[in-house]
Amino acid sequence: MLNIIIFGAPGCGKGTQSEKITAKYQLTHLSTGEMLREELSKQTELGKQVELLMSQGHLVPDEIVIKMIRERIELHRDSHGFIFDGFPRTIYQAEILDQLLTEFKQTVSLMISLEVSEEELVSRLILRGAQSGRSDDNEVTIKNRITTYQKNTRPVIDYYQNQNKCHMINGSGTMEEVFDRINQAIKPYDA
Ligand code: B4P
Repeated sequence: MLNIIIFGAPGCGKGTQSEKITAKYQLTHLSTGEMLREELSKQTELGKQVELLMSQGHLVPDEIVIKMIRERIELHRDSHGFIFDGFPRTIYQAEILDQLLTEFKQTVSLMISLEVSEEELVSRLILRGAQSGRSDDNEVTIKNRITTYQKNTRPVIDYYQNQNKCHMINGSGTMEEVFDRINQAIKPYDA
């Protein structure tokens, strides 16, 4: 099985590249951001609970995303592998993911961190906000999301570097150029 984490700041291209990776390697795509947005749009109890946090650019509580991920891994236990998009976002989530995968006799194969300058992140997200109307893609929330990323999420890189699983990839350029770089990193793991 090929289990890939796609990691990086908001707007780095995680969702975009995950779709390409999923199609090419036939993996199950698990995006915690998408799962949460679905709860929001259906206005479930959970959606109402996380609405304010997300609209302000904060992380939602670890327990919520961990429960969602656990359920999806169980549901797709026969899949070729997973792409974890936007998860883990804290060291605690990374530790739990290792435990969860161990339960299923699996492990993280590699982590890909897409590196993009802050200036480019902001302009991509403002453009997306204008086109899609996604409520957290406004200037104030984008700044908060980037700050949250630097403080709570970026340290997750060290966790995977210590396991020799972290691949830092230049996330600038066209979507195809970035995808080519990602494929080079995945190749040795795709036996
Ligand atoms: P996410 O949905 O993960 O949102 P994101 O970080 O903005 O990434 P996304 O995948 O959408 O965007 P992408 O970089 O592909 O999370 C949303 C919120 O949910 C979080 O703020 C948090 O509140 C909560 N949450 C999610 N997971 C959580 C967790 N594990 N723990 C706690 N809270 C959690 O793309 C951005 C834009 O760039 C797109 O418009 C795209 O078209 C464009 N783009 C991509 N590649 C490009 C390129 N090469 N060139 C130019 N533009 C490009």
